[in-house]
Amino acid sequence: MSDTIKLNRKDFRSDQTVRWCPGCGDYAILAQVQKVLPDIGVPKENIVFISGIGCSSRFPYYMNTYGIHSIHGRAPTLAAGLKLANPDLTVFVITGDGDGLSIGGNHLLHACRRNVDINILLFNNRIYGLTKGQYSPTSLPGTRTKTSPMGSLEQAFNPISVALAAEATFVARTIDREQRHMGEILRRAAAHRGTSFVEILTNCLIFNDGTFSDVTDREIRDDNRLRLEQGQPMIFGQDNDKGIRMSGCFEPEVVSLDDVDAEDILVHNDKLEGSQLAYMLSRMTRPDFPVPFGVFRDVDHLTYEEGVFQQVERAQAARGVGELKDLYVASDTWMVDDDRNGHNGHKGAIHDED
Ligand SMILES: Cc1ncc(C[n+]2csc(CCOP(=O)(O)OP(=O)(O)O)c2C)c(N)n1
Ligand code: SF4
Repeated sequence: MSDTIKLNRKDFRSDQTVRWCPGCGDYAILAQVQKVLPDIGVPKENIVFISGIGCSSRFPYYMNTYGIHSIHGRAPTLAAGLKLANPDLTVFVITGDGDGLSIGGNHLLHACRRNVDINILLFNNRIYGLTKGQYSPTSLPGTRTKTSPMGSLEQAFNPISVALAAEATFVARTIDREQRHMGEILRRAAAHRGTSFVEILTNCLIFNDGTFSDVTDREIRDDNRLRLEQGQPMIFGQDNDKGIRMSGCFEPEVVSLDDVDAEDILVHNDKLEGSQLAYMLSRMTRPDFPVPFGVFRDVDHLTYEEGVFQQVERAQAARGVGELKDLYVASDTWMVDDDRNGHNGHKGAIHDED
C-alpha cells in the first residue's frame, strides 16, 4: 500500500492574512492555484513561488510552500537560477503587468526564450495596483489614470504576443472569473516541460474596475470571447453561430455559420512548431474579434537546464571533474602588480607564474 498522503487545497493555505482589497480578482487566482496544486503530485517542500513587487506579488505569503518575495521585475531571473541549482523543484513565478512588463520586461523575455522549466503566471489587471493606479504597459490607449490624466498615448503590450515573440514554448490565457477554465490551464502549464507563460486577466476593482467587462458580463461575454480547444473548430457566440475563417493574406475574419460551410472554419492546433497561427490568434481582440482564451502554443523543446547538464556531462567525460579554483585562474587571468610605477598592472598570467 502506498504511504503517500494526498494533500488538499487547505494544505496549501498559509497562516498569513490575505491583504488584498475585498473583491480583488487575485483571490480567485489564489483559490484556484491552491485547488490545483494537490493534483500535480509534487510534495509541498518541492514547490517554490517567486514574485517581484506589486499587489499580485504578495502571493507567495499566502501559499504554504517555499516562497521568495523578491526584487521588482526580477522574479524570472531568480527562478531560473533556483531551477538550475535544484532541478527537482517545481518553480512558479508570480508577476503583474507592471512588474513583469515594465521594469521586468527584459527579464521576462529572456526567461521565455531560454525555456527554463518554470511556470510564469502574469496577473494582468492593466494597471499598477499597489502604487495606487498608474497606467501600465497593458493599459489600453486612452486610459485615464493619475499618470495619464488626459489618456494614455501609448500602444498597449499584448502579453500573449510578447511571450510568443520571445519564443515561449507554452503560452495560454485565462481569467479570474472562470475558475474551471483557470484550473485546466494551470494543470497544463504545470505539466509542460519548459517555460510556461500564462496570462491571467484579473479585475482591480479599486483602480481599474470593469476593464474586462466585455468578456465577463453575462449578457455579452459569449459573443466576445473564443474558447481555443485543441482539434476543435473556432466557433463562438451565444448561439454558437459564429466562427473564424481565414481570408486573403493570412487575415482572420468573423463569419456567420449560416453563410459558410463548417469545413471553412479554422480548427485550433496548439502543437504547431511555427507560432504563426498562435500569433495571429493573439492579435485578435475586441471590437473586431472575440478575445481568445485557452492554450495558444504548447510545443516540446529541450529545456535550458537539460542543455546545461548535458554540456557539463560532456565536459566531464572529456576532461574529468574540474576544480572551481582552476577555472578562476584559467586562460586570460592576470595578477595586478603592487608596484605600479612604470607598469600597466599586468605582470603575467597567473598560471604562467605558478
Ligand atoms: C525599483 C522600483 N521601482 C518602482 C517601484 C514602485 N512599484 C511598486 S509595485 C509597482 C507596479 C505594480 O504593478 P503590477 O505589477 O501590475 O502589480 P499589481 O499591483 O497591479 O498587482 C511599482 C511601479 C518599486 N517598488 N521599486
Ligand atoms: S489595489 Fe487592485 S490589485 Fe491591489 S489588492 Fe486592491 S483590487 Fe487588488
